[in-house]
Amino acid sequence: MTKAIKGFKPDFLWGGATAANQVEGAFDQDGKGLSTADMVPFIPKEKRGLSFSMDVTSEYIEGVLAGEIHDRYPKRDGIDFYHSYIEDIALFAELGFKVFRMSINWARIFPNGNDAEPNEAGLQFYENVFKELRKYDIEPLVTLSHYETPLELTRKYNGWYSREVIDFYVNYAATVFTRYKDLVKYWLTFNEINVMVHSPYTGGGVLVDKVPGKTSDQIAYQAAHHQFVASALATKLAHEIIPGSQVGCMLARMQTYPVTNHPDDILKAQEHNDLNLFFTDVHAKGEYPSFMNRYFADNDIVVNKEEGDDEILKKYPVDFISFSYYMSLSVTTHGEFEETAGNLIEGAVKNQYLESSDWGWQIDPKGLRVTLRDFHSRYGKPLFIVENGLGAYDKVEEDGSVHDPYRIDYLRQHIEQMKEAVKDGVDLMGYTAWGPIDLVSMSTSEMSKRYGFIYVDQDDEGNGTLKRSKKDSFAWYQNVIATNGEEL
Ligand code: BGP
Repeated sequence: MTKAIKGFKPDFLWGGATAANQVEGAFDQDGKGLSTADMVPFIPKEKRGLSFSMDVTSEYIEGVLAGEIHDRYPKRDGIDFYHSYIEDIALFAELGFKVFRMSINWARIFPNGNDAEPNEAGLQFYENVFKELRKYDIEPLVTLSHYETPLELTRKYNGWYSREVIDFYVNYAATVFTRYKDLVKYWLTFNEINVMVHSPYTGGGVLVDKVPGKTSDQIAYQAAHHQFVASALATKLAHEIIPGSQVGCMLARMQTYPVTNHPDDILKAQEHNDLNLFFTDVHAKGEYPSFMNRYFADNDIVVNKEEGDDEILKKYPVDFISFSYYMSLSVTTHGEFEETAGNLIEGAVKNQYLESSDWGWQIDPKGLRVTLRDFHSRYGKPLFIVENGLGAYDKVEEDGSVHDPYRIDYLRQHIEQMKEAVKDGVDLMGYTAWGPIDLVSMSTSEMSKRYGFIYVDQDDEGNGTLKRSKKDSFAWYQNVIATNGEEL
């Protein structure tokens, strides 16, 4: 008789996740070139829309470079991880991390994206970080491209809209695989690759205004195709250069429910889910799913493929599927429903059974179980949750402590559902909570939207000592890891 699975496997990878442009700072030091993330300004609350609002234009970029526009760019300073990684990694080790997800900033390695030689200082920085992690037996999980493209590739080629960028990326990937082959085994090719369709600038350094006469969707799906090919080629290279390496794709999973049981609602939700899962379909199955043909035809989207592209996708699928999960969405064609404030997808409406975070993201732990089960049956590949967490305002007490029971509750409920999914038979490799140390928010560039177990003394205006301190959730997560998820 087969035994029922009781909990997480003994080598389950517990940890936390960050991105270079949200933590490092030192945006112009040691030979680093500018990246697209360095041009994203702080967006004051009153100017923020429902959807991704950080799309930058070519005029804006040129204005900044010419010194005519002076905004604030919090991602340029991050939380100064560039200079404090030794202290920060010691804290991650104290938490008991088995894995640390981080990204390499491409413009630190190739300042213009396609330079003839890599920047040694950049290569050395990440080598130091990886060695520091290894000192504590923390496995690095490295994203090659987390919402940043070297700015010069955007200015010269319009980022991933151009096919040329594939070669530059592959060269960058080969360079870092070769340099870190003894230090890094787990790689992700593109962070939240599907975000390309919501924000081409964020996802691929693509300026839609540079392609007159084409819809944003048309431009985005073309750019996404280039990333698919690049991702497959990077997967191939990783396997060649680093024996035993494992490469994953990464999706911003947006589990979508129908609001009513009207068949139109069911279909609408299914379409939402299919469009979201299209990105993992290509990576995992190595081909475009047939439902996209209809979608492309209905929306006048033509994706130009070169001969050989389909073979490349088919030959080099990913080893595992990773994803971020923060919330679920609900859609309807029936009746009047309140739009959810702050959700990243237009047209999503309120789910009456769910509470929302202060940023309007609808909290849905059970949706994580639904997602895991869906992925498992759709792909049958190992899964890795590489982002999950609650962005919240924290209050520092007079004695310096931060009591964050809301964060503990959010994480506990999600980890409980993860455990249920594991019992359901889902093959789950690990879990990295987003922003284990407070960092600059991706969508708003705020500092006050905090996710960490570790508090960082810095406010939205960039004032503060940058001192690190432990929140209540620190000891809680430490115990979760120590008991391999037994005690929540
Ligand atoms: C994901 C991104 C991260 C991140 C997180 C939280 O979409 O991959 O970079 O920051 O969302 O989003 P935010 O920072 O906007 O709260």
